[in-house]
Amino acid sequence: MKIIHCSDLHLDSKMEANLTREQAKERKRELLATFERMVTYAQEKGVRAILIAGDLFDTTRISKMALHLVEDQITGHPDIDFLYLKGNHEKDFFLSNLDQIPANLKVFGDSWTRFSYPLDEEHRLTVTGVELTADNSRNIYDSLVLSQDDVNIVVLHGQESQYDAKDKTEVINIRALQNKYIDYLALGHIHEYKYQKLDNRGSYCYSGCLEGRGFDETGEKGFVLLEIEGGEITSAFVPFASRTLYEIPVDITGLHTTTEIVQRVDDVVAGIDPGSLVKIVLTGEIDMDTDKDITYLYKRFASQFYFLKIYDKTKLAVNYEDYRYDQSLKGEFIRILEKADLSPEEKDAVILTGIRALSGEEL
Ligand SMILES: [Mn+2]
Repeated sequence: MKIIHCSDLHLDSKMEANLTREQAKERKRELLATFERMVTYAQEKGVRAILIAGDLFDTTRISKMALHLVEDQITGHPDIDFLYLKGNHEKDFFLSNLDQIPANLKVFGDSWTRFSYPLDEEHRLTVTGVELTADNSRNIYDSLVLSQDDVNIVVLHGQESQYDAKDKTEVINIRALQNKYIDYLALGHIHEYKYQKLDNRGSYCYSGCLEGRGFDETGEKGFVLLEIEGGEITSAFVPFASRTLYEIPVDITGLHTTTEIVQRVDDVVAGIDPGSLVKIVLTGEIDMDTDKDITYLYKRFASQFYFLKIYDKTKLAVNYEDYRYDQSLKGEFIRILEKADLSPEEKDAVILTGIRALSGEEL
């Protein structure tokens, strides 16, 4: 039997953080299209159930189009069960806006809810989950009772922790879930794929989000495909996002001209899919006389990607000793700055601007 574990789809997210309005509108549709594509994939692979471990929607405000699209995917695939556990972002809005809950949409509640599937004559799969709240999260673990003989998947949405949370809900106490016959703990909330051993028997896994939305969600995104055979679960991460976000540090230490920097960036971004969203971060130490034209760099690379952003985090290498006895205006300027009560970043910025002004360059 095949199962998909996904989470944090954040459908109908506004996507306005980085993108232009047009791109944000487009990305919003792309998120929905990827959900549809995942359901088609499930159909083609004969997947029995799709586990959604929270944050299917981004907020409680859902457009009619998104609501209908998700509803139509569910009703249009009656052979696939959609096991839906609500996350911290969405409340009841999706369910309460459905005219009726489709038979193959199974929802978890604020106490342990279980769905069972026969595997063969000997084995049964159970999928057990609970939506954590301020009231139930403290003592939820004692009431989880699983049979040693079943293949057990447990679904939760929250931040993993090795301890009980003092005053925060949505914290999952990993230790309290050990030695409870869990084979696979399907988690949502963290937007990056993570797979780790739970105890001698089981593993726990965050599927991560299905599509990256901002530069805090870089790298491969997708879902986890579980295969259950002979009482054993194997799992594999399936990259599935329509676009990938990259944050790429480019060390330009030792480079002196914009042309050299273009060359270095060109080498580093080679092979990145043009559909990607790319953030280039220039790092390293540069000399005062380095010409580094960020506007040109942007111009030069912007058309190579769906979205590009360039950050300059370089530091200035100033050897104050060199200016100790320099009689020029530049020398005087550097000596004043050496003593100035400014942070190193502020000093770099002032020196660069000052040097450019003194050499009659555009600021
Ligand atoms: Mn989330």
